[in-house]
Amino acid sequence: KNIKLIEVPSEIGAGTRGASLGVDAIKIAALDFMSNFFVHFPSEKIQTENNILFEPISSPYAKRVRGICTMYERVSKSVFNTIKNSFFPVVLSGDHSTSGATIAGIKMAKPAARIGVIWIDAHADLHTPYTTPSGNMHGMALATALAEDNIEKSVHELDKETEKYWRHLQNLGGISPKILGEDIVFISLRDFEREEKSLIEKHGMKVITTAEVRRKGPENIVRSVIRYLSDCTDIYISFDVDSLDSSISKGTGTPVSNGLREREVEDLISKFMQNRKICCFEITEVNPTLDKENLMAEIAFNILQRSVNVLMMN
Ligand code: DIR
Ligand code: MN
Ligand code: MN
Ligand code: MN
Repeated sequence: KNIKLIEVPSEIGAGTRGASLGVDAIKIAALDFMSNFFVHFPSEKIQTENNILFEPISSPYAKRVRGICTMYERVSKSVFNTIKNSFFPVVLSGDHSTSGATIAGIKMAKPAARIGVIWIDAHADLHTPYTTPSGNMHGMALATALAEDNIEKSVHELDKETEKYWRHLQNLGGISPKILGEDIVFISLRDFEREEKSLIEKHGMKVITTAEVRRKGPENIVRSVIRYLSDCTDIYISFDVDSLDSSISKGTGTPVSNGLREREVEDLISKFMQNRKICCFEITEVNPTLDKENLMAEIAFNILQRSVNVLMMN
């Protein structure tokens, strides 16, 4: 496969500052390892506007949603073009809100595809502005792709303007929904709210716990996930580094205990990459301002490098 790197140094969807530096931190980790990885691949850097962090927040239930719309348009277009030009997009992003845009770009490039999603994350990111406990849009990325409002569980009243932007995210590319709930697989999910749980149950999403990965081993997990997604034509992998255990993931905005080990994630992702249906890979939520040793970025780089090596052999 021909790889193209898409860099998105945006952190406007996160509640903690610093994730927009994550991509550069991964590059620094590569330098520290004396690796010339980043000179091998064509790359595109998406223009991002962290200065909107200084603007007043229009809605507490969808913070900076207007900027998120701009980011979604830019990122989805880049992913679209990358796939159209027969490259495999590897997205390196700041906060996880970018993933909703990545899925939109895949769907725009392949409207007939049934896209499976492997979401390796401590969180489900299935909130909507109607249910969010924080208003942070990185907790809503999957819900934009699913075009699910979850209004039944609504705890907030939205103003018309915010609602309009939320619809814009859901309808990006004129295709909505972009994925089916049953085609979502969570790995190491362990920190979610009631409203997210109800969506998981309603749609029959697959959840694989850290304990299950450890008990069955990455190889068996990969085999069963691929079998589970057998009706999908294409599969996207989204890797939020907070899926790793909090003991090694201090360098991310929302670390959670009982997570995966570095080796487990590396084995999982590199085995997934052997499958021909894998069409896009994203790494997200590295925040070097929380991590003096840059350990989080080093781990992310190791996983990136091993995954891309497997991709290049296919
Ligand atoms: C929580 C935390 N579910 C929220 N989400 C995080 O604010 O929506 N997602 N940290 O990555
Ligand atoms: Mn996430
Ligand atoms: Mn997360
Ligand atoms: Mn997060």
